[in-house]
Amino acid sequence: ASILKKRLVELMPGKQEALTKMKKEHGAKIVDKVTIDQLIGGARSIKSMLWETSLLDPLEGIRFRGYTIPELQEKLPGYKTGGEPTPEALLWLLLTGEVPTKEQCDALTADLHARAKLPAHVEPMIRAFPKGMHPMTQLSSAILALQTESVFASEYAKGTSKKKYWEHTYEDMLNLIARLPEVCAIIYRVSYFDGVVPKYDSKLDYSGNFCQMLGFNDEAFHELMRLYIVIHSDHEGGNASAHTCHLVGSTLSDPYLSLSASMNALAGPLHGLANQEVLGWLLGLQQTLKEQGKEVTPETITDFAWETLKAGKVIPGYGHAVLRKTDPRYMCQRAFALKHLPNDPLFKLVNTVYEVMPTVLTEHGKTKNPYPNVDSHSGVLLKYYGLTQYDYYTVLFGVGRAFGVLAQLFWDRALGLPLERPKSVTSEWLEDFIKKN
Ligand code: FCX
Repeated sequence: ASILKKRLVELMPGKQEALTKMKKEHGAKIVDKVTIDQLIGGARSIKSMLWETSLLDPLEGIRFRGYTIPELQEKLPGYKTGGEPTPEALLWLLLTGEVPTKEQCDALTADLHARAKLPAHVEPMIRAFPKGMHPMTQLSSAILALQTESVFASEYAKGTSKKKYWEHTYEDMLNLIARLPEVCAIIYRVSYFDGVVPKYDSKLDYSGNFCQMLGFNDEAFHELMRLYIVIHSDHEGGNASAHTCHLVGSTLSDPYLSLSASMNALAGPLHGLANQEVLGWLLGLQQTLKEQGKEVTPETITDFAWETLKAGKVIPGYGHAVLRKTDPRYMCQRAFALKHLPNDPLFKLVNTVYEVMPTVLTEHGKTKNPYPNVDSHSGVLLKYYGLTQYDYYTVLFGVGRAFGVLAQLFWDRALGLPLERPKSVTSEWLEDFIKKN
């Protein structure tokens, strides 16, 4: 078995026992209450699920197994010494809670490369998709098509024991993560180019190979992709893509079915699709002002933002269901831009938008959080390195998100978490409840 799997086998009994003990000794303790507002309003901030890999604080933002993003950048091994953390290192951390050594990361890279081969039917299927099919629809469908290889599904059909669910999930998780780069590269090269995909290169790390298969050989872009995948991986359990994976997986649908469902949630404009919407909004702003013969200034940006709001639309990339300050995932992309592309005009535009938008949204008076989220910055970085096809951006978010939700799915099965099934009520039930209370 791989060294990662061995470590997980060592860690699992302790975690399983601790959870059983907690349930037995403290199972009746009350952690939260639910108001009618929350019941109608999308269950916002009700503490009602277990999610081990990350935790979100409204003001500080995300911590992955206790580490902030700057701490990950400092502690996790990079591809090169001092470089951005690699997704392999992050996966190790998410799964074990421990910071891996460079050797452990290299072993995981090799393991992923060894699992990367696609089953024969997937590539022809992607190539046969109609032109113009959204890349997220292609990704979700391709993940479903990969499901023919699910170890979990085939072992379950053979009658495997509950005690082995974690092991089948582990295999599916690594196989699926390993196969995403080629799937996503085919989608990219077929959707926007001549369909020729550069050959898989197992001499590179996970992100480096992914980038070169997309057609990008600039080492700075590879560094961006490492950071990009890491920061997009996990955002605790209640966000729509994470929650979907957890919910679907709780029925013992295998990791392929669960991740495909998760990607469909990510494809919504209020969630992952916002990154494509942001770039569209910025370019629309530039274009409109150019047509009107106006300069891009804080004043003209403010006017354009008000037009968006008055048209009954949201400002993409701003606001958040949980965060109440600027997203640290935004700040770390901003730091990357300041280091690598300080003079890029679009980066300057994003900065000016950042200067005015919180004031506009505060004056608008609706959103609980007038600050930018992760999606506000990613498009500018990708575009700078030549990845200009913005309806592809959410696919990259999806690759990142797979690392987080699948790592948690592993623990869902290792901890034997049950079918998820919250209680719903009708509005008549609520009216009756109000009368009595
Ligand atoms: N522009 C305009 N109005 C906004 C807004 C924005 N950026 N953000 C929130 N609002 C509005 C809401 O639409 C809502 O209006 P309503 O009362 O008419 O329905 C009101 O403010 C209160 O919403 P709020 O409680 O602050 O936010 P929610 O938790 O309901 O929704 C999202 C959070 C993220 C969906 C919301 O802020 C939004 O639509 N933002 C723009 C889209 C976006 O950037 N999504 C990406 C989020 C994230 F980072 C990710 O998942 O990738």
